[in-house]
Amino acid sequence: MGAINAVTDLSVEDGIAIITINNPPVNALGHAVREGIVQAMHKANADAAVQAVVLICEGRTFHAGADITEFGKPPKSPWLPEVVTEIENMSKPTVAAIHGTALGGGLEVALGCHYRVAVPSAKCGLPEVHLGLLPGAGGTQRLPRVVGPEQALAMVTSGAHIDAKTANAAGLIDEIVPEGSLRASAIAFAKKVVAEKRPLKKVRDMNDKVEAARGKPEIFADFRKANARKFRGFLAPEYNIRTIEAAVNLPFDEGMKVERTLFQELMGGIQSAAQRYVFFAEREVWKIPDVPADTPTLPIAKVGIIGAGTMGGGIAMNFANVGIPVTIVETKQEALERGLGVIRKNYETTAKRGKLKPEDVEKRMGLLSGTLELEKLADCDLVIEAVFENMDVKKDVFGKLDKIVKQGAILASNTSYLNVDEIASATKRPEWVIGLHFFSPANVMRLLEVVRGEKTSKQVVATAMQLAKKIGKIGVLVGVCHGFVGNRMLAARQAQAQAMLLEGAMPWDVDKPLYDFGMPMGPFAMGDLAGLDIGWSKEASKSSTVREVLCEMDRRGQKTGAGFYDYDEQRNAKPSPVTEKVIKDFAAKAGVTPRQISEQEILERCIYPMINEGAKILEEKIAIRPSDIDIVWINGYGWPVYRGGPMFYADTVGLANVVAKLKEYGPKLGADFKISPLLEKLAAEGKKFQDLK
Ligand code: 3H9
Repeated sequence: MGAINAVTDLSVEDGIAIITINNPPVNALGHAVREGIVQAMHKANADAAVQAVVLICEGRTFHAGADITEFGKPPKSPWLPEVVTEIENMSKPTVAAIHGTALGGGLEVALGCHYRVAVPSAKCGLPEVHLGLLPGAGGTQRLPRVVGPEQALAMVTSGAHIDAKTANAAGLIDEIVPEGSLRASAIAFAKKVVAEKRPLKKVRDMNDKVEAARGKPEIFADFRKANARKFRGFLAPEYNIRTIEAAVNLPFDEGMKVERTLFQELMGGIQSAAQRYVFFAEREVWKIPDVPADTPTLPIAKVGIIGAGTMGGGIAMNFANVGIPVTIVETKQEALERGLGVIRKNYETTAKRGKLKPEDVEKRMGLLSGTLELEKLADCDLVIEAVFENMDVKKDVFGKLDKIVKQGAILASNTSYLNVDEIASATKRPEWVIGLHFFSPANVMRLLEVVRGEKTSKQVVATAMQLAKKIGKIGVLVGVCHGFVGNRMLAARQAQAQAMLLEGAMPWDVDKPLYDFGMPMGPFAMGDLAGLDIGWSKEASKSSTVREVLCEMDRRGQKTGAGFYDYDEQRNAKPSPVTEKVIKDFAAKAGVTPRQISEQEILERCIYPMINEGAKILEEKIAIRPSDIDIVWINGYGWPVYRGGPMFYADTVGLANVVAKLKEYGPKLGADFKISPLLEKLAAEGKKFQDLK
């Protein structure tokens, strides 16, 4: 016995064979692991001294799934479904010993075993749906046989991990064993199975739960209906549902065929390619070439926030949620109380929905204190300014902070557009200044643009990125420019959306193709939601744009019941004849004859200039890599993950096609519009953004 191959070990103790896999970091089921398991199983089967087999993993986790890096390459035998079948067909009992996460192919391997034990901290799940896939090694046919079709449906379409206790209650885990003694407990369990002559429990033969659901198509119809909004645009959830239907309605082997066909279809499709790309992009984003992972970071034990408005309050919640005390500064007592009141209400709503324990509301509120004195921020490790978006105001605040806050603290601005270097110039310590651009609502949105100034120190960058992770955000490091990555590209889209209004399209005409593309809403619905009066003042309003005129009419968006759209009591939008007239008057004044603009033109004119702006952002090194831009758009603006972000999408369209279209639209894109040289170069060379590594 001993080493089977580089990642597999086989030993026998007291009649129990122990197959140990060691394939860091997550024991993914790559080719060597699959081969190792099969060989070790065969050996154990052939060894008369072996009475049962335990499959266990070294390191931080049980198998976290198939090896995603192998996807898209020619498959190498043994395939994972074969491995699972080999295990299930063993003539001796097999026990999966689970710690960490048994995910995807990992859980499928465990389902091939006759028994499963786990430590209390272990989690199980079939997260393939997040990769635009479905479990392709029998998971869709075996899981419903164990937990029932309803729970299986929820698990495969959400990809959620369930804890060991829930898994045990559902029959997925046979026994929970003490933390820290998994190996010994699994061996003891295997001995018990042998001693009690328990049967070889093959999941494929457990038909009770699936048969009970046979002839009840409403289970699936209701599930589809209840989740239609959540699944909009995605292929994988529907395909996952079909495989569970197959498990219910067909014999096991037939169900396996359905799984295989649908799995392969998804694997070959663009959505899964996009979602797999995003999986790696989300992990790549933390890697900063000149700030290595071992860069020292600063402890952040106390945070100060200036401004108790929507942004300041939302930002404060992020820190209270992870136990970091926050001092919030306002200029007026009333504003301070209002801000703290809104935070309390948010927490109470979450508690009412059962997502927060009532005692935690008080615990978190207890971490928040309010003050009218900036001086109270003196001992903070990090101060985030979230005041009015105006350079003079921000510089004034930073000048004061420089005098008040202790040396060695990070001074951050939540600006969404302004020049962080100029803000930093108001202090004598620009290396300690950084931008932390949270997205609204700041306690909900996952994106944090970390804006690195010209002089920001590496230690400050490393600390900000680490902090982003700690508060559950996805931090994307960006450079200084107007609007950084997200809002700069948004501006390119807005310019076209506005221009098309005057050419003859109505707001709802522009919004529709973008919604159909998969965005949560189009630019005008988004404007109405945010409020059309952001940055607008009655005194300065000159009726010079459609938006200004709408604000002058007190059509300031959803909150006033009207904006580009009219809204009913439930805030349902409908096209507005008032807006239509305002737009037509503008066009008439400009001497434009309105024309019908095709959905294709609308989509291309909204999206291709964004891609062009993204290319400029890369040229100027504002973003480190194209995939960082995609992460910004997916997490900050709801770009559909199944289209992989604007830069990935551009690659799928073909950069030459994007350039050709931008040239075709030419003058319509505005006098200042210029095609990015990088985009043109890549297009001419037949390359993709993804080649820029
Ligand atoms: C599947 O199983 C299909 C089958 O049904 C059918 C087949 C026929 N493969 O996330 P982390 C890497 S589909 C390759 O930062 P954490 C990851 O890229 C699979 N690599 O750690 C990273 O690399 P790097 C279904 C993988 O502790 C490193 O491991 N399974 C895989 O925050 C650490 O990852 C899934 O979808 C993989 N499967 O979280 C599970 N997984 O250091 C996907 C991870 O170079 N994985 N890596 O950046 C996860 O959800 C998390 O990684 C996990 C750990 C929760 C396990």
